[in-house]
Amino acid sequence: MTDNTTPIATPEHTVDGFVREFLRELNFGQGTDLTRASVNDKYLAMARTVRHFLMVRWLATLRRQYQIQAKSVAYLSAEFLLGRQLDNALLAADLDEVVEEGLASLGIDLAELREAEVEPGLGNGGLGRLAACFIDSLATMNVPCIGYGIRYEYGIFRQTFVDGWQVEKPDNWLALGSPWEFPHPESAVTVDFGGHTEHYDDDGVTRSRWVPGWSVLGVPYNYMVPGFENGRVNTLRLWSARATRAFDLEIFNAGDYAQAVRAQTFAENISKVLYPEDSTPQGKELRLQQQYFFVACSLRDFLDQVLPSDFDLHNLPERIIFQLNDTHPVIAIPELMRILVDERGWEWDEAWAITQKCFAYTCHTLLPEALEVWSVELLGKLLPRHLEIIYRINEDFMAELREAYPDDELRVRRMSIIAEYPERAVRMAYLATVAGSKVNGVAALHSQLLKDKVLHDFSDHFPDKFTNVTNGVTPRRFVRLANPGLSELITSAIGDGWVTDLDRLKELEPLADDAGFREAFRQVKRANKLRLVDVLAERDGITVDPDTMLDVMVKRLHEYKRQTLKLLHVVTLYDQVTSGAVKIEDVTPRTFAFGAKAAPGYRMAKQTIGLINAVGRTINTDPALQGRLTVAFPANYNVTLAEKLIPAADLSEQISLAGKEASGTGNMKFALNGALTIGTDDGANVEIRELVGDDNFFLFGLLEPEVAEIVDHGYHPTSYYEENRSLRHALDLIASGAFSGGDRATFEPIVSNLLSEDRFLVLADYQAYIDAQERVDEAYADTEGWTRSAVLNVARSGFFSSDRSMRDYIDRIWGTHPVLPER
Ligand code: HBZ
Repeated sequence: MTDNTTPIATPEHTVDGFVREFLRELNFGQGTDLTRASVNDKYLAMARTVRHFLMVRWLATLRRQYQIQAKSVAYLSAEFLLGRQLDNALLAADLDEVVEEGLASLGIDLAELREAEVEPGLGNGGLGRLAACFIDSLATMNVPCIGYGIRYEYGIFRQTFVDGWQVEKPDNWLALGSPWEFPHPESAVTVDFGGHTEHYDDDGVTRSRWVPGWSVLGVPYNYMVPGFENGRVNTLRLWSARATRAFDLEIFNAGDYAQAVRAQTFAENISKVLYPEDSTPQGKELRLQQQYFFVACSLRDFLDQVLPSDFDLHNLPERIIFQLNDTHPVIAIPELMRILVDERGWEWDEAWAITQKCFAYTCHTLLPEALEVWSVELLGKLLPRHLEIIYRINEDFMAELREAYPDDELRVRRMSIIAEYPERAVRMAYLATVAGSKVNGVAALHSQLLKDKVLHDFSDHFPDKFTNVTNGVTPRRFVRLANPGLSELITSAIGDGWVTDLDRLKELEPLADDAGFREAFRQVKRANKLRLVDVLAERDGITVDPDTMLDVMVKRLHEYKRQTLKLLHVVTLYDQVTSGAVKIEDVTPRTFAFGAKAAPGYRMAKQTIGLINAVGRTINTDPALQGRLTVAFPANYNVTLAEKLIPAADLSEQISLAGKEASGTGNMKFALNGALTIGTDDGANVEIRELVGDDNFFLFGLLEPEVAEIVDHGYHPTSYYEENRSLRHALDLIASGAFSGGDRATFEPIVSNLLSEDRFLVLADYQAYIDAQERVDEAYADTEGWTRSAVLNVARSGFFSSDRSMRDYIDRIWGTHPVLPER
């Protein structure tokens, strides 16, 4: 007899052990054999085999958590931009060599199978990738965490270019199988929507109840989140929507088969597709359905499945903290109130006291248009009881404010969770701030601006709620895996402890002055460039010269990030050379690499993509430039491409208008991989520059208070145009149709927008940017000096590990503790 807690055995951690298990999976899992297996068969069998090696750790982690009931983090996020899973799993299980050798012994090339993995693109950009870095760090640091999100059937769209214009294609990432997930349809939970509320008498007390109109099922899919070589595997639980049995039975009984099938589709639509808007929420009903869907599933799951059945919810704050990744999951707040008050029969105040301790909110923006609001009309239709609860929260809050500020009704109204204009709507950031125990920004400057501007009244009223946690990135994926050459070099110099203690990169500092080390460092960079050259040739048919400076701007396409400013630099160089003002021999050979997706409905962003490609086409084919200036714009920038591009970069472009980029995380990845940054005083650039030192960072542009002052006094972009000859030439060149076959209309919207509105002060920062780029050229000409700076960037960027971010969350917000594995 085995008792059910006896762990199953992990396959032997040897080449033979792996091969046996792999062949079993190929035969019994894929139903094929080596002679007939496709690459996808082999990839799937290998992925499942690797999973087996982590399984004992996962089950042990779950068992231990059940035994000791330590306080956990529930990271609620509508997006987890995971990237490929295979290499990370191999690294965590220390299996890469075993697998490579084992496959080779069967005549299979691991590299080929790697390329068969389709990355799950379940996020738009920084916010979703941050969530993925955080859960990696928590697992590595032995902190109990469960990630909750949505299993979108279609992730972020696949970007293609047709004549240089973006065309979106559906991302059918599940089509060839998804070996990393564990579906649990038997554990589906029900989520209600619509209907109305009723009031009833409960022993003399009037209570509310929700009579929903329809419901769907949430099916959990579990994913392993392995810590780095530490025996821990946390869980990511993503929800997929299905029709309830009642839903179709009812319609079946009415005899309408076709209608029943349509009902199925209606329910499944909820988790069908990731919304590709990254900073202008559209206020669409389906989006609100998604938000409530995953949050309701997650709370239900945590309260009814994860917690022991006899758990007293009065102790909930000792057991969980729900971290709200932006406002997308904020509807969880009224949902917990509803569960406690309506379902469990608690008094309002009692429920409110507990709820307030269970949530903390992270804000990721400063753009007013990115602050999510939901119209009362829509909320009332979809979630009538939640709307009532929000009104009640607001009533109590308004009363508290009127007591605190009896003579300041204006302030009280400003702080209302319910906005009145342009329509009556719920401000989700305000709700999160009122209800949450903490509110944090994602970089020092951002958190300060939140307090001073966006949430100023609230920071006045709740000064202790506000805190900062500067973002970070996981060194496992973005250094150890993405940059094996640099990793080996670092390890040979200081040992391998840096992978889980990134501050130790400081020990590299003295080596910046060691000529031998610098030479080795340059060789790594060159090898990474050669690797990228191959990737771009194969993936995109793009030719890149590895002997040029690689100048990279990769991030979502947004006006505030100012891809057009980068482009004006490129056009200026082109203009200088083609007009004869500058000799081509005097231009530093550069490859300008861009990567950016535009939200499908964002016209100006899509225009900018068209312009980058148009300028690229002109420059790349102009013999006058002798291939010394090249634009490389691979389509469909994603995590997989980032892992190849970033390690190869020389120069990192972080040029948002000061006060607009909350943090940035790409900026950290570049610095850690030894690129120098040209950047504004914005987001985490501020902290990067402080740490790496002014001499190793190219700062330019207006500071945030200067921006505020210019805007307050009325900004006139035309004056910059009129007073700056090279700026005028660059804009005139674009307007003349030089990049659009003589057609002046094509890019007219971009030019006229810059000249009339220029909301993000591109023209105001133009000259400073051009000057900074000249400093870049000078610095780059001094190879030894440049390498020294690059090494210092690596050595001084340990702070930007997401492990450090997690320590900050733990100390400032969560109060959780690591749980070491059972011995
Ligand atoms: O979050 C980004 C910030 O712009 C960036 O500065 C920061 O580093 C990063 C992590 O904190 N914000 C986003 O990526 N936002 C979104 O992707 C988004 C997605 C859906 C929305 C709104 C925003 O409805």
